[in-house]
Amino acid sequence: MTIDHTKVPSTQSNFTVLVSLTDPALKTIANGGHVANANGFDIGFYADSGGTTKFKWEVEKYNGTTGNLIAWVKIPSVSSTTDTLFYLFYGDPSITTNQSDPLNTWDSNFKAVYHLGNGTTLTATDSTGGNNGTLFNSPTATAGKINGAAHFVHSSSQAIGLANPGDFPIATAWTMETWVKPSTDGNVALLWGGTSNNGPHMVLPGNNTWRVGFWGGADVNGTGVDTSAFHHIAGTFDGSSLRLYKDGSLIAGPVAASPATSSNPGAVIGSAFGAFYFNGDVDELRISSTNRSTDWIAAQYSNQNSPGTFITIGSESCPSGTPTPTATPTPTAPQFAADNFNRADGGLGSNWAKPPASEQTLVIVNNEVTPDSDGAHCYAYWIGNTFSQDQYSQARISDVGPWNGVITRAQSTVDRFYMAFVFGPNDYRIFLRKDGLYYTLSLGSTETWVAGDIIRLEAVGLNPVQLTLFRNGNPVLTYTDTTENLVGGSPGIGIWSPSGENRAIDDWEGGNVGMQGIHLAQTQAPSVQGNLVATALGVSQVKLSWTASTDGVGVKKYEVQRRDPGSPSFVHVGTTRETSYTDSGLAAGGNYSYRVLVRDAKGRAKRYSGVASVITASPTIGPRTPR
Ligand SMILES: [Ca+2]
Ligand SMILES: [Ca+2]
Repeated sequence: MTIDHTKVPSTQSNFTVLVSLTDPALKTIANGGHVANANGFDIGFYADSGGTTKFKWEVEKYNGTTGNLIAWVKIPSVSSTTDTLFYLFYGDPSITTNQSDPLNTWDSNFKAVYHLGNGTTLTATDSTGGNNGTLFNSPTATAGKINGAAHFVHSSSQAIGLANPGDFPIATAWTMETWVKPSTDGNVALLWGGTSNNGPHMVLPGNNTWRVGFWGGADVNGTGVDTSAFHHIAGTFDGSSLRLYKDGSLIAGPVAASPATSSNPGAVIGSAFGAFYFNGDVDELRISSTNRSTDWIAAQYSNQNSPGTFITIGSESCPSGTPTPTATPTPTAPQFAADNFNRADGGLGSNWAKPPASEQTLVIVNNEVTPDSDGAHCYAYWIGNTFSQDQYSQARISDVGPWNGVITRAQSTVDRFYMAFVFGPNDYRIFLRKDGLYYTLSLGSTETWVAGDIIRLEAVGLNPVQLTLFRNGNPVLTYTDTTENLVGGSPGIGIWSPSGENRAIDDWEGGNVGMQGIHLAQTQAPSVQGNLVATALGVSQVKLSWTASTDGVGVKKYEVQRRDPGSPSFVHVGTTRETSYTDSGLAAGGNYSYRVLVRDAKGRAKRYSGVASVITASPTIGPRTPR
């Protein structure tokens, strides 16, 4: 992200900027973007492209459906001579807690910062803590200059009282600033310190004038009241003189002032303690215990008035997210690693690491591996050796039920791997984990698994990747991955245990395929029926592709039909002349079947394809995924 130095009149330190943007990449992965956490917790601001030095920030709004982000970020130094660069990070699925620090986003001179809600609900929370406001007579939420604002109706005596304002200065330096759109030219926008002893205030005295000053004392006045649009109004007192700013420019002052020194612990937005109730909208109101400079106010105004020109966003780069495919290495001497976990209870040790998808930790208990907490997706992969990507992973399942098994091609920085698990005596599955979602690749039901059986997953080749699940050395389920083609990585293990069941595995082994002389299964694609292939694209879409019909001549069209989960019949969903079709609006984790009706150039039905079934992706693997 780049701050335009031409909008900064002089270099500012510890300057809090507004970042406000809507970007497709800031949608969550489930919505087609690149943000991993549903709350946007993986969105962060850093000084360097390596993400080493973290800034302080406050997120005012994040919407993972639209990719809309409104955040305030404290920048240590914003230069007036060269553009200031900083970095927006997102997409790390290992970040699942809030990384922001709202209180320290604002320098210590800020005594109150009010964003005033989201336009639907009015809140008067002080982002610096301590001076939260109370709504009197129900002022309402309205659209503001930045996100939401407060709307006051004079005749309803609406105001916001500010508690505990003992730290709002009176006779020493201060700054008051806010975006204001009055409905009528009159009344009080802000007052603290009381009407009896020179309380600082911002008022519209009623003659096309903005006034900032001391109640009963000196004031500074400038013209130009607009009842149709928000304007930025700021007043400062430096200990001896008052100044008035509108839209980032000094419009009046300095005017000498000598206020009384006593203070009255009262403050209110939109009234003068029961009189002169405001009429109109107030947004982003702040009070500081210093006289902000002309340049500071000008830069704040430029930023808040047009955040998209003050800060521009560059292109997305992905330093470690997308590995470059490499040719399958020439097989070297076969090698493998093994672990029987016969050692003290506790962690798996230094040969094992957790991939990003692991929600909890696999541990050793009684010389076996089990999750340290039930009801969580738990994984570990072997880092004690490096293997070919033509690799296998196998383990003994200590008990049968949802679920225990093995993974292959798992990596430290990429949330993707292949999985094979036993879910029940007659239920075993090949899955794909990808970027926060689980994809069912293949299901098996003919084998009967018992405790002590060995489950093994082999991943061989690239484009396609041939996946084979073995039970006790015999291939029993396969899948041909022509879409995802996960590259490299390491073999490992995985368990999701229902509460209290302590699912476990033992006697793991993994390494290069060929080590034990097990024959590869014949290439076979369970989801391919006839010439129709169905592939899940995320939680709500399925891509279908088929080979062109060769019977007859002339232009053909293809009618795509779908059978919904639980439905006995196919319904028409679309027509195309292409040999592919993407069906949208599907439910996560749903089992859908498709067929394609081929018509000739005259529209006569020629034949149906076979039926291909596919299960859309899901954020979790439940023990009872729809079949
Ligand atoms: Ca606001
Ligand atoms: Ca053991």
